[in-house]
Amino acid sequence: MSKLPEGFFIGAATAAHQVEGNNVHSDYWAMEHMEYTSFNEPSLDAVDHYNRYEEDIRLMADAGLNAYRFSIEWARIEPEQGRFDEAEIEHYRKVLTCCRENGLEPIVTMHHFTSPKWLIANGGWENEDTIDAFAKYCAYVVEKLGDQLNYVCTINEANMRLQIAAISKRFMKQMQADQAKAAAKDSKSNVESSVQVGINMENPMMERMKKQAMENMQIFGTPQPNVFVSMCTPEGDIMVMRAHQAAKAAMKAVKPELKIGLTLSLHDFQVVEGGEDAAAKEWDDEFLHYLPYIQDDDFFGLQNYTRTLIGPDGSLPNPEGSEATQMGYEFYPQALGHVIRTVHEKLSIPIMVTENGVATSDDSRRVAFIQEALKGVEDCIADGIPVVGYMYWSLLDNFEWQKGFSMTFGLIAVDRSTQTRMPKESLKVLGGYTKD
Ligand code: GCO
Repeated sequence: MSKLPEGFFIGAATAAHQVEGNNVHSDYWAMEHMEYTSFNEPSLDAVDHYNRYEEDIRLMADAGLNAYRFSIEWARIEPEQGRFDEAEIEHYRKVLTCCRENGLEPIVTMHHFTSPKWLIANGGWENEDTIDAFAKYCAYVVEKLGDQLNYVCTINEANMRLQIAAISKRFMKQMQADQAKAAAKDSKSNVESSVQVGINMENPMMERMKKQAMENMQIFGTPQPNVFVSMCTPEGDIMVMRAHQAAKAAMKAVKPELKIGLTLSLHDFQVVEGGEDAAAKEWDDEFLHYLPYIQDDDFFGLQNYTRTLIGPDGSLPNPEGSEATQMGYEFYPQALGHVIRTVHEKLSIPIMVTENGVATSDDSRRVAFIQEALKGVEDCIADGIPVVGYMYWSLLDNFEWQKGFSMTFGLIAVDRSTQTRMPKESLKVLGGYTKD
């Protein structure tokens, strides 16, 4: 018997680029088609959600879901700067109408990692002009579709840029250490002169990065395009928050009653002996330093997938023998309840779980994950924490960015050769929470 309150949103989440297909005016589409791409494969038709959204929405409604989180694609709405495509507005109006006709509350994300290519060519997420461009796009959408909208997430995982910067720093440090070690070793054996021919033992990865930079120059006019999911400067990190605030103000000016928030990717940091300071630093970077920009929002979009053990030198590997997901995370659905509680210590506004899920080929593990995660949500609500919804990531097995279609998060499998949908038991289980 579900202990979730009346009116609690039980839904699934997607992102335009990951499910719709043929997002041809976006930065990601360009990057996927580079000769020296970092993507395992291009998104192409994805899972054709652009044309099959009615079927997908009906599958959610039939299972009992009462909400659907999806993103409106800026690169479709404004394919060139200042040119807004009314036909694409009409497409998303049909999606919104279909949600309502099927009893699903649309939870709309205005930016989910992908940007129009022109924005990145103009300096992207390190150029102050992006703040105004994003606010204008959001205001335009609400002017046209506001009558269908109640909940809007401005930016998905607005803290991802800082997380990428931290990972990139760690990676470069590791690569330099490895190179120093290799150079030291080579200086003894001196590989390059151990054969009677001029050979160049270049570091293949560095070679590839050089070629990628040259391609970026051709495509974006810069060797290092400031796409959203890339390392940021401290100013760029806060610029995303300012873009959120500008977009919120612009949308409220059109529809004051709109409920607006943003989403953050949060980890359940668990301290191992001596990791207290490292965990405090990670939590400040990931969440606390954004509080001034979000504490007056209408809700907070919380996204969590696992826990992270933190020792004195930062994150630690998954515990020995623990179950791992396809993404390499520890299978740990209890993290969600922990993170909700930690967030609520500092943020009193309503919390919507806008992403929580598991990449696995064994749907019985997805069922167990959902049940454990939602038990944590029920316990938080029982303790008076205002959680208003749970959006499982993801509705469909889809394009997991640079990993391509290899990760299966979905409540619905898709045979991409025919785009046939195959609902899994987990979809029924999730829908059951609105029926109990
Ligand atoms: C993210 C994005 C989603 C991912 C999902 C699984 O959080 O990275 O919002 O687009 O696909 O989280 O990794």
